[in-house]
Amino acid sequence: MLTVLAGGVGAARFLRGLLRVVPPERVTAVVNVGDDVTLHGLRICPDLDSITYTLAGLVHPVQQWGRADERFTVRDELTRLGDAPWFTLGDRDLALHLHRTGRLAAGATLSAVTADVARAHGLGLTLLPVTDDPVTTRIRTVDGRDLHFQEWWVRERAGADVAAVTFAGADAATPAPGVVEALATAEAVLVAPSNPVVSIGPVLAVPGVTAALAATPAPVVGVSPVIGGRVVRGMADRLLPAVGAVTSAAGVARWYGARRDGGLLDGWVIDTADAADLAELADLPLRTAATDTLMDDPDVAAALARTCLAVAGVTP
Ligand code: FO1
Repeated sequence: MLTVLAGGVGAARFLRGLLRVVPPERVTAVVNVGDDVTLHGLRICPDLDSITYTLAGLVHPVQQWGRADERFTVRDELTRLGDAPWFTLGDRDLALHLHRTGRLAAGATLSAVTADVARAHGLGLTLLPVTDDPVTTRIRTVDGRDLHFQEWWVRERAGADVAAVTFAGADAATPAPGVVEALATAEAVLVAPSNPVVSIGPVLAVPGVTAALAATPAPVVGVSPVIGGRVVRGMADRLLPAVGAVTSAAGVARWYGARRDGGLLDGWVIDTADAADLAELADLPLRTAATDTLMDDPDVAAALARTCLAVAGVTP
């Protein structure tokens, strides 16, 4: 089993590449739920949905979230009702949120619903939320406000600088069924090039996950989300300083830490643009590689996956 710690867009592209290299039955994605939000009474799971839509070939090709070929008749009627959404939900996307919300209200767990939705989209990999419990990424802004991640990122367009990031509910959460096993029995654990703070951070914050990562015999190999000293998309550069990390390929590796020093990583794959960072990491007990990590092209994503497996010492 190849177990991937995953956020949204970057992880979806990485998984698409990995699934060109190994069969889907050999892949489990453990996915962030900290972005999840309830709006209009509906439960929305952006990272699970970005991965599902991307791997099903349905994701909006530019946004990499939400659906391609989308209409917004519901949004327009909500606006007429004075309930104009700040979080854009297309008609097709709403069907998923209606389905999930109904199933959850009837007592189903998020992991059960997620498995059914993945199957309905013909996905062969195992898609697991890191927990079935509510864990919410909260942003405390430098001007003292406490915002849901989506309020900060989407409603306020990340206007305010970030003082702190917390994961409400994490302490009381338990790993979803299959998560600890997927880590314990993995041939390798891959950390996708997702936002370290608000995508991988909430996954690691669920009690039991870091213990399982420390205990697994599998090598843990991560991919830098920073290319040429910059984040490819999203807002990691706005959040890494808030957690004391440097926004560089080396800085993120140091923030994750080397496993032999009590951190997360055995291996770290960076972009060739950051090859100079390898010298900076020479003191860390890490296996490293530099390759093309900009996954605009699925062939690049597949080659990146191969590099990760090579660093992990796993044959595809
Ligand atoms: N991001 C935006 O910038 N604006 C939106 O209106 C928006 C709506 C949205 C709806 C469903 C969904 O799954 C994702 C959506 N996102 C939107 C992206 C979302 O904020 C991000 O995917 C993650 O939460 C951060 O990576």
